[in-house]
Amino acid sequence: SRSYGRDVAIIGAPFKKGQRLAGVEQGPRVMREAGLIEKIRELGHNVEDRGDLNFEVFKDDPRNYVLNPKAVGAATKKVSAAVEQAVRDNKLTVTLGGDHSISIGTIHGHAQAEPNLCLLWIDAHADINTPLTTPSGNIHGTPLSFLVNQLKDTIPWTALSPFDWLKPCLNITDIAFVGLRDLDPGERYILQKFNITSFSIHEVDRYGIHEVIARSLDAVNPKGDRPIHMSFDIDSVDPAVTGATGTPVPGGLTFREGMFIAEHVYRTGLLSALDLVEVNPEVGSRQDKANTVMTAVEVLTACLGKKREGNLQPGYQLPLP
Ligand code: 4U7
Ligand code: MN
Ligand code: MN
Ligand code: MN
Repeated sequence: SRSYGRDVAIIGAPFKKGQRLAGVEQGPRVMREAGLIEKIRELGHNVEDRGDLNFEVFKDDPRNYVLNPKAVGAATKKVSAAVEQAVRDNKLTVTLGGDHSISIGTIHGHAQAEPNLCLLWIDAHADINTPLTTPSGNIHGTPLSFLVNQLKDTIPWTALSPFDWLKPCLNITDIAFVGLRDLDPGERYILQKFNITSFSIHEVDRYGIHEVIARSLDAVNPKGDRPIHMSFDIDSVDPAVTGATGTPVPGGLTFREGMFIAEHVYRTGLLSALDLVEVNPEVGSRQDKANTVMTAVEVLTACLGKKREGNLQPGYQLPLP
């Protein structure tokens, strides 16, 4: 069992240039302010908060297929190095976003240390647009296309020199998607063409969340011998619960389904790295913000062993009168 009792490293990635809205860079702060680190410590983990990464600002960063290529290329390079180091230090590595472009870095870095990893992508979106299929130009809708071996010839690498450092490191068949409900034409085509494991909200309704997560893991990790990377976009959950996010899509996972995924993945003992992204406290009402941050913290702690049925405290003794 890899994650049980394993030390945890927290990396803040307060980055927003993978999309257009201000506020998502405050994700790490609002999750820490909600007591995230203490709550993970209470589970009995040794937690090392490695603080926030600093990202270079580029005055001149013109669109080239995608928006802010220099900023995102430099930021994800830093994220990759930080995650690679933490995994090499044998930490279960938690990266707090920031927008989902940071997962170019988290997965790349994780894969340098653990080349055999598999990926659970929990999201309303598939985030596998290529720079030529993206309707928005926002890199947070494209991170997987940069990482996947099978798509490397679809990326205009020469135009995207800020990503020169990156080597595709993931087979497309090593990804399972859960929660999808908003795909663009290029993404729909890619999922179909490569026969990718994907459970949209339709399949969640049809089979139930336990069946969906069990089948997802069985598809990408049939022998249970691969380290798991889970990238959890808070917009996978229904915006009635997690409205403080930049690209909300109606009809998402319930709070309970999100929690079930987290608890189930913890129980594999194979979780090696985790991203929690797209919390934007500047979107929506105060109540949206509070609910979104609470959900993010509950999902993260459940991934690290918090149980809704309660955790038995080691050495607990009933008080006697
Ligand atoms: B997120 C979108 F067009 N597909 O590419 C795009 F609908 O990280 C949305 O999942 C991407 O929040 C959403 O811009 C990225 C759009
Ligand atoms: Mn999303
Ligand atoms: Mn996403
Ligand atoms: Mn989003």
